Formats: sequence, structure tokens, C-alpha cells
Amino acid sequence: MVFPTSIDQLTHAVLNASGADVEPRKRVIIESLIRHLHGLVSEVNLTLDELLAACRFLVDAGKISTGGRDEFVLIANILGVEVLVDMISHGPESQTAILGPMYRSEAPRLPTGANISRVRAPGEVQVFVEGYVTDVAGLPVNGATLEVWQASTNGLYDNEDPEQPDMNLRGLFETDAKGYYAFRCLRPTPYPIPDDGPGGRLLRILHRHPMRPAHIHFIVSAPARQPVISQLYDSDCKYIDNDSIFAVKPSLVLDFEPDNGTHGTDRYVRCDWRLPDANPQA
Ligand code: MBD
Ligand code: FE
Repeated sequence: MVFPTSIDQLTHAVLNASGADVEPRKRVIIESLIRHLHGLVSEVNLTLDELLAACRFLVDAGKISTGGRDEFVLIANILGVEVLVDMISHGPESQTAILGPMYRSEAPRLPTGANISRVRAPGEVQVFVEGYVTDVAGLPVNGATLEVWQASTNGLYDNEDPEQPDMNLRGLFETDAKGYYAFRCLRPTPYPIPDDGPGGRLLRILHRHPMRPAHIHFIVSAPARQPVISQLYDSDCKYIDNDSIFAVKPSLVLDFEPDNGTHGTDRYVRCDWRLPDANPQA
């Protein structure tokens, strides 16, 4: 046994304590975590009180993460970490954006053109969304699945709001042989990320606001293709260049045009999706 007597020796002792057969990717990640955590603690001369406060913060995040709430994803969003992961995984040219904590699988499957809003929302403005899903060569993808979800005009998703019916403002659509999809929804409105928990505490410590620009979430997927996790943004929203979680990408900012009676909605937006081929190694 070696007794570390300096910060450097301590960090190395912790790194060297791992066994020989650690799964390689886990070794890389956890060793980097150890090095960065030790670096951070040394850099700021962290005190025991501060360490315990940080532990309590994480305990509180765990305690509030029930019933579909995921405070850890939210904290990752507030710290820009999920955007960073998206940038690294997909590069700046992709149509992807972050998933966020409000995704629910098993949204109801709806016919083309259906409205995902199951109740009238105060002040609602209806939008017709349509477009084509293609592969990277521009050929239509038949039978692609589009999962969409959005917050209501009160700024709450169904899972945050006991007043909304279950799965309100969520739907699953399929493209036809031309790759075409369409649905109706609410014109999205700006929305505060949940700030009644540790994530909100973090925002207040940093004197930051909780607002996200108006957005609609998408997951577009098809067999043998990489799924595209994304969000659409309304160019007219006042938070478009002031997103509390830094997730806006210019290519995803669209104009919600007046519908002019074509679809019986107030607004119209066209959005096409390109699905990359599946990763050869996947
Ligand atoms: C949201 O609605 C959202 O889309 C993200 C990314 C983070 C918090 C709340
Ligand atoms: Fe959202």
C-alpha cells in the first residue's frame, strides 16, 4: 500500500486503484471524471461544507425525480451539457437538437393531419405542420415514424399538469409512400423550464432566467436509419436568441406563416427531415 502525501499522488492513487479488466469505455470516462473532479476541487479549494452542499443538491435532484420528472437531465441542460453532447455526436450541420426531460414514449399513434391537442387551450393558435422525410439522397422514406410533443399555452407539458389529459399534445405519425407527414398542434409559446427544484436553485444562484423559446419536439426514425432527435423553433419568439439551455440552432428556426384558409388553422409551417443511413457499426 502506498500512502499518498501530495494532491498529485492522491489523484494517481485513485486512478491506479482500478482493476486491470475494467470495461475500456467505462475506464476512459470514469478516469477522466476523477481527474477533472480532483482538478476542480483543487482549483477552487473546495471546503467540506461546500462538498456536502453539492451532495445535498444531488440528493434533492434524486428526490424530486419521480413521476416522470428527470431533474438530472434538466441540470445537464442548464449546464449546456446535453447541447455539448449533441454537437460532438452530430456536428453543426446536422438537423438534430437535444431530447430534454419531457419526452414520453408510447405517445398515441394518430392519422395524418390529426390534432395532437385533445382540449382547447386558453389563447390557443392552431398550426398545421407538414413536410417530407427523405434519406440523405433526397429519396422519400416510407413508413418513417415521427414522435412529436409540445407544452400547452400555460407553459406546461401534460406530465407536469394534472389539468391536461394524459398524453395531451403528444402524437406519433407515420409517413406515406411519398415520405409525407402532417399534423395539427398549438403554435408553441415560450415556456419556463421547471424551476421549483434544484435546477431552479442553480438558475437563481447564477442570476439566470428559466425561459425556453417556443418549440415543438420531434423524434424522426425509420428502420435502418439513424433517428433524428430535434426541435423546431418559432422565429417570432422573443426568447429565440436567449434560450435558458442554449439549444437553438439557426437551421431549426422557422417562420410560422399565416395559413390563409388552406388547412383551417391559423398558421402553417413546413419542415422536411433527412434521415442519415444507419451507422455501419451500430
Ligand atoms: C424542455 O421543455 C426542454 O425542451 C428542454 C430541452 C429542457 C427542459 C425543458
Ligand atoms: Fe421542451
